[in-house]
Amino acid sequence: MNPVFVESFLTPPEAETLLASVQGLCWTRGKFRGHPVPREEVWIGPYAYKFSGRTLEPASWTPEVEAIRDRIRARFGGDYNSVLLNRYANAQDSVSWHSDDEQKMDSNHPIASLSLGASRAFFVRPITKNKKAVQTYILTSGSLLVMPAGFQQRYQHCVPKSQTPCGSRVNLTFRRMNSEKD
Ligand SMILES: O=C(O)CCC(=O)C(=O)O
Repeated sequence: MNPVFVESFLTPPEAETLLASVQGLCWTRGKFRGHPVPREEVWIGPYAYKFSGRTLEPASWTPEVEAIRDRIRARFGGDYNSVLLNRYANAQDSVSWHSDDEQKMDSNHPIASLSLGASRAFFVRPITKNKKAVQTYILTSGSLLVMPAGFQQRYQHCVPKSQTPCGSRVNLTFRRMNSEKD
């Protein structure tokens, strides 16, 4: 089971335009166990997103983000109803090893991850056996990584701090959440 990686899902001008449009969203840097989280976030979805002891209230879809969701659907299928946006200000921002496997997330649905701005390494490793078998993807601006249904139950991923200085990067992770009552 491998992710599908498309390096030039968006052209450079398309990636730049989308990046400029999402900068105006209401970004927040949350706290985890009293410490600032090493990235900023925006959640667009049908209801509040509760994870890692935190709650992100939903923002509204923008026409630009909806258009990308529809392009992903047209090319790879899927019925995405939410997106978590992460903004990494510089090389020190990161996300540690985890799976996107919250109970409310539809595990029978893929997760599609679009990158904008600075290139960053994205590591993937199996959850159970041989955690040292790490695969690396370099997520360049305009690239799309689609993790298939069931992937989160078998693999973890992370974006480590970068060893070399880099500029800001934004990632949009499209998902499908179950109905709030499930
Ligand atoms: O920034 C990325 O590429 C990964 C984001 C991520 O791990 C997540 O949203 O769960």
